[in-house]
Amino acid sequence: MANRELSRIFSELALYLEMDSIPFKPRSYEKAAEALNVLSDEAEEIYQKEGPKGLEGIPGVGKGIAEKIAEYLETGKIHELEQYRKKMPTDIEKLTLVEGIGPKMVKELWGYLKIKNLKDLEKAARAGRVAGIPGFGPKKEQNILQGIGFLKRSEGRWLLHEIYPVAQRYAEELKASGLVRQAVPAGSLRRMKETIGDIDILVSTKQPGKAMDFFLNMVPHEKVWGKGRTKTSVRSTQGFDVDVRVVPENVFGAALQYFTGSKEHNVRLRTLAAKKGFKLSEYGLFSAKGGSAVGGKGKKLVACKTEKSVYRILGIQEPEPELREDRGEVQAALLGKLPKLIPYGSLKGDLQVQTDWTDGRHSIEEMARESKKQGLSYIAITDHTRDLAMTGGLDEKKLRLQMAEIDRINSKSEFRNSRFRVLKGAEVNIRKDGSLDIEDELLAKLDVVGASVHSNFRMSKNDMTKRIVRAMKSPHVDILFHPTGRWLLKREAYEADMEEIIREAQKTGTALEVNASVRMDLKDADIRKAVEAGVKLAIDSDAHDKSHFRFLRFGIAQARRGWAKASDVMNTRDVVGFLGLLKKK
Ligand code: DGT
Ligand code: CA
Ligand code: CA
Ligand code: ZN
Repeated sequence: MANRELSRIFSELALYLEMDSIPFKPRSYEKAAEALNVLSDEAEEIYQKEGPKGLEGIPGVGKGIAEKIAEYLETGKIHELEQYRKKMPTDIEKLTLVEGIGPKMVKELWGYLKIKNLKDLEKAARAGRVAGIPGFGPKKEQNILQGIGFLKRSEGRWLLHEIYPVAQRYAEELKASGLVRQAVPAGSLRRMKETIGDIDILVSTKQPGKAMDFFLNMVPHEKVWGKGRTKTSVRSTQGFDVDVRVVPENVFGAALQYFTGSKEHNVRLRTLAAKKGFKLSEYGLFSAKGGSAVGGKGKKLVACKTEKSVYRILGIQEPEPELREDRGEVQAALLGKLPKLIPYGSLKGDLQVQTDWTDGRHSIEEMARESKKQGLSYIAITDHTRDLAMTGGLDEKKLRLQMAEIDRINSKSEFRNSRFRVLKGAEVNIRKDGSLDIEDELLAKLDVVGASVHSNFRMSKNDMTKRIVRAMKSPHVDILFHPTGRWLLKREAYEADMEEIIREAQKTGTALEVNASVRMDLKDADIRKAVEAGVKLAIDSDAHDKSHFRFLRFGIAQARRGWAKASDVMNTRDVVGFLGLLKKK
């Protein structure tokens, strides 16, 4: 029994309990589900060795949950969950993925219309039957249809955050096997796209048969789509596909160029090649002018070993993989005008960090210590404020206490001696009318203030834009946090006029956030617009846990995809330089 399966079971049970308004338990089941999902030891092994008591050593697992895990491991079932499933055989997990649908609504949908799954729901909503349920109405029905559409569009895509480390590990293991000379993850992953359809790994090897066997052994999979000496493709047990292709060493560069994509970039490049008298394909760059017959029909193979040589012979700069989306990079490369992108690892500080003062998991000190270990020299503590009650948002009194605590931490020798600095900040809420939920007088005392929308997402575009613009006009708001409110694979952006927001950012000197967590907000295309307008960016991890600093890399990736240079990003500066860029209060 895999941990992932157990984790799923507890998430499902949590949803059913929430549906029945049972207090506390749903949250603790959810926490157990999260812990099981990231647990490195198998719960089943722990149980076999140490019994139910051993299970209680898992974070978030107490006596009650340990007994339930044991029940599942012994009988393959949890009685309580089976009863719920019998009483209400709905796909509650999928249904609650629809934005705006909670467990209680699933109960209503089942009670009134016997809706079991997404398909039933879509059908009923299209027929206008959902609007008829008391408390639903036509507007909610419309929102539900929108939510289903969004889910469908995200289907089969995975977060870069999750997939990237897996793909890197596979490439490393392949190389370590000694069976391959090169192993490089290509495709959207190499371009660092925010979501990934599948993993494409290119290898060069003299022993393709053995390398493919090794690959099949390495990737835990539930299905083999195809196995051959040049391509093998599987569906991993985690649900995504992994392809591996063997390409000859002497054309590795051409193949890497081709399989890195994007398709649109390739088409653009191939057209350019043709204009210059070449033929470009995954098998190499060929001169149309003849020569000895290698590969493509009487044409001469001219460049292929490295990707660099392909671009060089075409006479253009080599665009970094993040730029290869046919957004003008080939034209810029022709003119030698590609930007020098912000390098990975170049952030000196993190500008959005939550702690156990609100919904973060670790203390201010723990977050400071960890970020310092990871090479940062400052972080801004930006816990939520008053209006976000469910996170225990801080009011003025608690914020003042936190500021004193930060002074205490900064004065400790471990931080003072290395000039590490914890900045005082907050993530204040932008209310419906654009006002903020913390008094100006206190905001003026903070080092850095981020403001964001966390409620009333469904406003007209005009009203939402006005609301945000008003907040940006505050002399205290330094950064607009997650400007569009989207959530990858979960929630669409609210409606707001990005052009107007960028203009206002430029006018007021407000920075725009590049939130590197699952929000990825701003997205690459908007980052590009902000960069072009000369607006400052703030890349941050939105950490709620000390392991979250790893997200920063993916924020940098999106900034690179938005053509940002180091100078466009405030927190590539040291703390003094950074503070100097903020609004003068
Ligand atoms: P994904 O997996 O949906 O996130 O996106 P990609 O970009 O990884 O796409 P994928 O896995 O279908 O193919 C990998 C690369 O192979 C793609 O980026 C470019 C290249 N490629 C695939 N199909 C075509 C094609 O029809 N024409 C050209 N020129 N290139 C292609
Ligand atoms: Ca792919
Ligand atoms: Ca693929
Ligand atoms: Zn937020």
